Amino acid sequence: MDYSHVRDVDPAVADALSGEVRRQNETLAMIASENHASEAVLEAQGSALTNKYAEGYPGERYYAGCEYADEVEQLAIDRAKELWGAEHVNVQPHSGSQANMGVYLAMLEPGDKILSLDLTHGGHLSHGHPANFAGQTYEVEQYEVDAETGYVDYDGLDELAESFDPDTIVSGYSAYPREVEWERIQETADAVDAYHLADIAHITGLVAAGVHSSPVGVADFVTGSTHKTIRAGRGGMILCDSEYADAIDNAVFPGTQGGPLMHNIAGKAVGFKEALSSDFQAYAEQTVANAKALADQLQEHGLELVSGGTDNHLILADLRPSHPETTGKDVEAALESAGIVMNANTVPGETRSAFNPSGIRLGTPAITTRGFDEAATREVADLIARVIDDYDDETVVAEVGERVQELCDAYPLYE
Ligand code: DSN
Repeated sequence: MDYSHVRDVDPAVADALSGEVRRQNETLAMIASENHASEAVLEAQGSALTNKYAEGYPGERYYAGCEYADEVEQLAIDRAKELWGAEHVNVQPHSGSQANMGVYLAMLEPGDKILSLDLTHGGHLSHGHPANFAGQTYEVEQYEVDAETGYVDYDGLDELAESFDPDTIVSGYSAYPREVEWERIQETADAVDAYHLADIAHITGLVAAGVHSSPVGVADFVTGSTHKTIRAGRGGMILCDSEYADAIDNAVFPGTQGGPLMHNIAGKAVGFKEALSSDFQAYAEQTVANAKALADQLQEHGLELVSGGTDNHLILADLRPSHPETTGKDVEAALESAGIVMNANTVPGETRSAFNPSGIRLGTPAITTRGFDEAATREVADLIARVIDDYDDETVVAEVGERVQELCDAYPLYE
């Protein structure tokens, strides 16, 4: 990746692009929603398809010259159907949020009711936060995780569903470390005659590989992003039964988007092909095994994890019991200095602010792509715990940073 053409035109941007490759090579990405796409996916995303307008769908475009756009989009659709077993797939949403917007537009009227998990309990902005279009367009009530167990409070959800009478219940989360009981939530939705939207943005890859149960065939709509655990081109997708195909396609285009980002759809197609391999199955299993190793080892160091562990690719640690004076941002900054990039996160029962919350969220998708196994992940947990204990000690941070560099060199990423 020398970016020689960019460098000829724009050395400043070329320097930044090279800097980003170096940054990814020389740090451990542990933001749970991030991953490292293959060079094949990056090449597809950087292709000449970025130039093409292709409003419409394969075989039914508004502009001429779409033969290759059609081929690429159909490949992405067919592979997605195979990966997730859906009757209908729309691969055009520009992001996971756009995918959710498409479902809302297809099924709801402004003012209709959404019941979703609170953001500080692991939900997502696009599930109805007041700062987001969803919160401003629809009436929103939110369920929570159980304060004691950290698991979704399914009984509380039932009660809220009965009193609030939602039009849609949203499941699937951004900072929830446990397996989601799709059938349980579907029963709740059925009981109040609501749609069920399962947002698997974080766990698309785990669901495709069968290491997390699938909501496809259970929920009415499944949305996801395509660049997190599934490691394909950047963007979103919607999966649904054939009966909703036209409504969903019309809601995405022309409902909420214009021309699809065909270069990203090419990246989705290539990443989906990679995900159909047995290598990907092993990758998804290792991602979860690494998350469990990370959870165990952090607990050995006295960290308290929301729900007491993990079933998926991420952990959420509440710093308050073990380090009451230390905030998530303190840890985030110190770990970044040591070369471990993760994010401060709100935790259930948050007592600080969203800008400086009491928790940290860590994920294993990206380090697993680099080749980390459980032993290497346990060592990373040791390093993280050392920084949390002494986040303001520059010597400790520097020593951890040196070991992180050795690990990055031992598990190389991009050339
Ligand atoms: N920003 C993503 C995450 O980190 O979970 C969700 O959109």
